[in-house]
Amino acid sequence: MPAIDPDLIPADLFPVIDALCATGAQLSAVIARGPLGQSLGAGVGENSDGDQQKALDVMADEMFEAALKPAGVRHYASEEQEVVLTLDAAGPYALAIDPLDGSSNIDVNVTIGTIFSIFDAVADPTASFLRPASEQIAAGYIAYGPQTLLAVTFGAGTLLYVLDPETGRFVLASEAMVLPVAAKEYSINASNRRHWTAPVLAYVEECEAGETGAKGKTMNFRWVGSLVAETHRILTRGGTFLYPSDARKGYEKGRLRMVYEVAPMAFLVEQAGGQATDGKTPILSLQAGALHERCPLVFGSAEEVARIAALHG
Ligand code: FBP
Repeated sequence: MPAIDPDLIPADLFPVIDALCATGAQLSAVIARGPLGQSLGAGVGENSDGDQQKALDVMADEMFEAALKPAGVRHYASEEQEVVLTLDAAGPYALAIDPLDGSSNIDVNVTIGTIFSIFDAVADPTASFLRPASEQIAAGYIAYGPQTLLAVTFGAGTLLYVLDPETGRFVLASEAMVLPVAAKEYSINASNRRHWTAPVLAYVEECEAGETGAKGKTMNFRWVGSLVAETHRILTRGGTFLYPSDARKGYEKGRLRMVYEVAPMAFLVEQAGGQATDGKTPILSLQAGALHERCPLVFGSAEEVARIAALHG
């Protein structure tokens, strides 16, 4: 029995999506048990970027790697691993994954997720991923929250599936998610305010000014600290998300990785009618120069993203 409704999934990609969903359902059960199971948030080391790895980061990576091996994935690039792995030398796909996004929320029962991006594989493992984001053939996330759900695009709209806990299957909930053009909410880690660039500060000040400022309306503020949760909220009811470059050492290109986080979220959001930029250039026309390279990310409701781009000149 497949782990997802097959009807709207391209047949050749179905084994990959099915393997992602089957693993997502297993992970969802592990996460739901929280402290009743093993210590998911315990620190277990550092990945190649110097980020602290938690037990669930490593467990999720191992589970996805094992499940994707027989599913047609030739090249597997994980945020948790330094280099690209070859899973199936004859497989047609290159899959990049952030197995567990939002690790700081593992221990506090707040939504976390898995993000993935799929390209057609080329011979060179790393070159398979260092391509314009517009060349992705599929991208999506699984959110582990009050509901476990999958948002996915194959380049013709953004689909939403919800895990039915009674059957363990992902069931179609929306054939076409629509990200509202206008926004009433914005998201940025405001504790970094003193490090922001002038355009980012100008945008936030416009939001804070509310009905007395240029926007003429109140903007609500939200920050979860899980990109997947933030993206799902914005896909559902509009808003903006910013993780810009700032003046901190190591944040010259923001925090998020182009291959594992920025490119897939940009593809999903644009397929739902939103926009994604690094401030000046649409993300979909950018490509990473290195596997773990970071990239500033601004995405969300089209009107707001256009305003942020205008402030960047
Ligand atoms: P991880 O992949 O290590 O979880 O980092 C990504 C992330 O948690 C995003 O989900 C989130 O948007 C961001 O980092 C939060 O960063 P900060 O702690 O600087 O606000």
